[in-house]
Amino acid sequence: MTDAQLDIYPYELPLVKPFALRGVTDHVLVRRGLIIALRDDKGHVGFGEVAPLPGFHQETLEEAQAQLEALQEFSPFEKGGPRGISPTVTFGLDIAQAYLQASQRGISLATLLGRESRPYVDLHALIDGDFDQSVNTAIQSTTQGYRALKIKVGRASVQHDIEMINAIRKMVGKQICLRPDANRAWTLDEAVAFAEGVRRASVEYVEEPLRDPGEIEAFYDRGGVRVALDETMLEEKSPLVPLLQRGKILAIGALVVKPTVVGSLKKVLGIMEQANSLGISCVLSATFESGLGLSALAELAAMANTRDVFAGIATHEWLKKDLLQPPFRPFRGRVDISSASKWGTSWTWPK
Ligand code: OSB
Ligand code: MG
Repeated sequence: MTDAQLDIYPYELPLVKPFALRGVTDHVLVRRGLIIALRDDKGHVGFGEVAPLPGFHQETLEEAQAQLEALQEFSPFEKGGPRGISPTVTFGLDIAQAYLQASQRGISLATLLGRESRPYVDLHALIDGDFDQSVNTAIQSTTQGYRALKIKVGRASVQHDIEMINAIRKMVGKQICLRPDANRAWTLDEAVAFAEGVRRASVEYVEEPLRDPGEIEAFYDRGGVRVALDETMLEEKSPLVPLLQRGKILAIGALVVKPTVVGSLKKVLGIMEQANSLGISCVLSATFESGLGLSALAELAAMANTRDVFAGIATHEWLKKDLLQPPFRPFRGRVDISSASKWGTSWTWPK
C-alpha cells in the first residue's frame, strides 16, 4: 500500500444503561474510543474504530492510543502490517485500510475482499438484567421487530435461568429465536440441567455453557442442545478439531466471531471461510462500538454467511448518542447494508 496519513479522533458517548458484562463495567456509563482515518493524497479516506472495552479486551484505550500514535510516526503499512499490536488496533487499522482501498478503486468492501454480500443483515437483540428486566426487554425487543434474542444467563441459579427462558418463550411466542449466553458459567451437570429445563422452549443453541469446553460433546450428547463457541474460539486448543475428527460437528450451533478480539481482518475472513465450508453459521458480533464500528461489522456480517443468520451487533441500544447522523438504528431488527456501507469511506462528525 502507498503511504497514507493516519489521523486519530477520540470520542466519548453517553450510555443509557451499563454494559451487559459481569463485574468490571457495571458502573460504566460512557463509551470511550477512537475513530481512525487513513487518508491518501487524492482525498480518499477509510475509517476504522479502535475501542477496547474495559474489563473485556486485554488492552486499555490508553495502550491502544499509544500504539496508534507510534504508527503515525513510522508508517509501517508498507511491510505487511504492524507487529506487536493489540487486536482492537489491528482490526481498526485493517478495516480502515480496506475501506481506503475500496474508495481508491471505487468498489464495495465486499468486492474488495472477494466475497458475496447480502443486501441486509438481521440482528438478535441482546437481553440482559434480572428476571423481570430480561422478560420486559425481550417483549419490548420483539415488539420493535427483532425476531431473535440473545439472553444473558449464568449469573443467578440454573433454576432461575430455566424459569426466565421459559417465561420469555411464553411471552414472545414460538416464532422467536432464543440464544442464551452463559459465558462459561456452568459445570457439565448444571449445563445439562439447563438444557433439560428449557427443552420445551426449544432454544437455537446455548452460547458457551461450559466452564470446561472439553465437555461440549458430552453436553450435546446428554442435553441435546447445540453449543455456540465464543470465548472458546480463541483457545489455543480449539475444541472444533476433536469434534470434527469424531464427526460431532452437529454439536456446534454457531461460531461467534468478534473481529475486535480476533484482530486481523484476514483472520476474520479465514474463520468465515472455514465455517462456510463446514456449514456452520458465523454470528458476527460487536463489543459495544459506536455506530461507525457497528456499520463496518454489519458489512462483514453481510458477507459472513450464505443464508440469513442473526448477527450480534444490536449493541447500539446501549448508546444515548452516536457518531453517525442519522444514528445507527436498524429497522425492525434489520440493517440495510446499502445505507450502512457508506460510512466507512465518508464519515464526518455529526453536528
Ligand atoms: O458475551 O458475547 C458476549 C459483547 C462484549 C463482550 C462479550 C459479549 C458481548 C456480546 C456482543 O454479547 C453482542 C451480541 O453478541 O449480541
Ligand atoms: Mg458470548
